[in-house]
Amino acid sequence: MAYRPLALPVLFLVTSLLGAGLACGTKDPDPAEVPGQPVQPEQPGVTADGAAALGPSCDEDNPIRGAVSGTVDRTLPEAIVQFERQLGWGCAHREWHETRQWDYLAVDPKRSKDFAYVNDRKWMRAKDQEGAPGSGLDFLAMHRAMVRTLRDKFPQQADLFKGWSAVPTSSNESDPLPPGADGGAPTPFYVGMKQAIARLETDPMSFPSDDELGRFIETRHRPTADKPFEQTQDLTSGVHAFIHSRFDDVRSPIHMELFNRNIENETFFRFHGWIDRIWSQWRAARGLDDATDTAYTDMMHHACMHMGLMTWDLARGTCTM
Ligand SMILES: [Cu+2]
Repeated sequence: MAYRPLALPVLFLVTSLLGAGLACGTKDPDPAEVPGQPVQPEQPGVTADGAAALGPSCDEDNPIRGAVSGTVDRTLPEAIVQFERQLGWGCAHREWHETRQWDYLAVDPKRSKDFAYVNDRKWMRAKDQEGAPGSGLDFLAMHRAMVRTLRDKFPQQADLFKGWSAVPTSSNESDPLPPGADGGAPTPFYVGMKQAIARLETDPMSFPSDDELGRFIETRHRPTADKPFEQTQDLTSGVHAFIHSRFDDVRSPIHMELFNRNIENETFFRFHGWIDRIWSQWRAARGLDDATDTAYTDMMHHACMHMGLMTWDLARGTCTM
């Protein structure tokens, strides 16, 4: 997709309307269309302690096989990838998002394979679809469960999970962008998203609740019972979907829009670590006490459970194993 600065808001709207394509995991590129990409199954290996290495889950329909070489993506250290796979995070993350994008999957021909997949897995449509009231807190909590658990479990690699100090708006050595769809330079950073980031960093009090904050960050979808495909006209909403799309390198097996594998991608956690800090700043600005906020602790408990963990440890701020 070759987007130009003036066309950006329109393009952003159109792509959003086409389904949840921008929302962190939807593309199924045909490997034949990805020059130079090796197409071969991942070879089963062994871990450092000699155990058989686990393969990814819910990845059967990933058309890109093999390594990330030749792409901008960087894989998390193998011990961390194996930890995620032991907990089945590939399926859990994919199920979480796709059951909340159910209504889009059901009608968008480009998502028909994903819709067949969720039905094959016998996953159920989530009551609160992406962008509906309640989904924002849910979104923040589920990603916090992953970020905090990895930060706690792998303290020597905490830098991988602390998140960006500032969202990179241009390609650079630490955060390279993939080429544009036409093979040329990446497109400029959308001005509405710069406004969103400035608001999130400097004006937390403008968001009245965790849920409003989470919905503003995650998506432009605002479904209602009567209008399941309603979108907000606020062009600064959805920085999460925008960043996932911007860093998406379709030549990679762990590309940023692939729910079951993007959790193995360093950029995913640099970005979600940043979102997690924004949420912490918002809660601090509001003077909220985690210990007495039962909506918060309930949501964190459910998020930990969904990711194969036990419950939320309030004192340590992490899921327990
Ligand atoms: Cu996600």
